[in-house]
Amino acid sequence: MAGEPQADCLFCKIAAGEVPAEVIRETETTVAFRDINPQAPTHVLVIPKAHHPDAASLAAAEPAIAADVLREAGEVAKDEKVEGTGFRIIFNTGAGAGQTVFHAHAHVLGGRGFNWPPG
Ligand code: IU
Repeated sequence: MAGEPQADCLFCKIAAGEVPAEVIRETETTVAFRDINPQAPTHVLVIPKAHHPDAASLAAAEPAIAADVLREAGEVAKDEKVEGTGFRIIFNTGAGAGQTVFHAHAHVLGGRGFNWPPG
């Protein structure tokens, strides 16, 4: 059922505290933790605790929680002091776009310059 924990999902396990991660923020509906393979000085993932395979399906099923994820991404940027210099919030959606973990997550990237279009 949409939103229920999936036994084989790494980010469900991180959300449940069953797999360790460097958690920097937590709310009733979200967890933010440092990416294990950072692509910028700040690279934090914000996930909903509920399992949804990607950001679009999260937003369709639970728009309020999708908004929580976005708000928390902004709070991470403030905490990490990258708000003033600019930062990226990225939702890779689908394997063809580089998604490798199929539990919705926002990448919050900052602390360096960025190119456009993205690679
Ligand atoms: P993607 O958008 O699905 O490609 O992002 C998945 C991210 O999860 C990627 O940046 C990984 O480095 C990160 N990650 C992690 O932080 N901890 C893990 O144990 C695993 C992946 I597996």
